[in-house]
Amino acid sequence: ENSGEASRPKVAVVVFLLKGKKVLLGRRRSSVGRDTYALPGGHLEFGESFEECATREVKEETGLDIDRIEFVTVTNNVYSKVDKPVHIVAIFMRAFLANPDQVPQNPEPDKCEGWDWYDWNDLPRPLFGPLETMAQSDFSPFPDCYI
Ligand code: 8DG
Ligand code: MG
Ligand code: MG
Repeated sequence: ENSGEASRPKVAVVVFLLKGKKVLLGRRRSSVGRDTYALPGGHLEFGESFEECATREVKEETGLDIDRIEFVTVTNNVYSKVDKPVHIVAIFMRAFLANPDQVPQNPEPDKCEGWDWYDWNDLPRPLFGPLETMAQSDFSPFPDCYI
């Protein structure tokens, strides 16, 4: 990566995978947000829709198949306290399991300690920064008609 490329913002797609009152979280092993609980997600690839990126990243990171994918919100974050500062525009989607019996796997153990379902009203800590900000507001990832 040359410095010109590295200095530009990147787009990420992040997924609230919903199951009852729970969301899927995994503890990160990547440098940005290390040891914090975060949603599955990753960088948008050239030509992808947000839905395609959400489907691909969730599959790569958890082995799960999702459907009913919808846009929820967007955040704009600069992470300056790491070796290489990054600026990320994160597109937050929500989705549901295509097959409710499917169980999360951990195919990228170098990036994540493993995945589990957590009640939105009883989240594990520490949460990844942008997620902590959302959790402290009255934001909810669930559809309005949901509970
Ligand atoms: P890739 O190489 O698979 O494309 O990317 P990745 O390694 O899976 O990227 P990532 O760091 O998991 O996600 C990209 C960025 O998305 C991350 O650096 C910061 C931003 N992001 C948030 N909130 C969350 C979150 O809750 N989970 C994840 N995974 N990323 C998040 O702002
Ligand atoms: Mg990721
Ligand atoms: Mg990824």
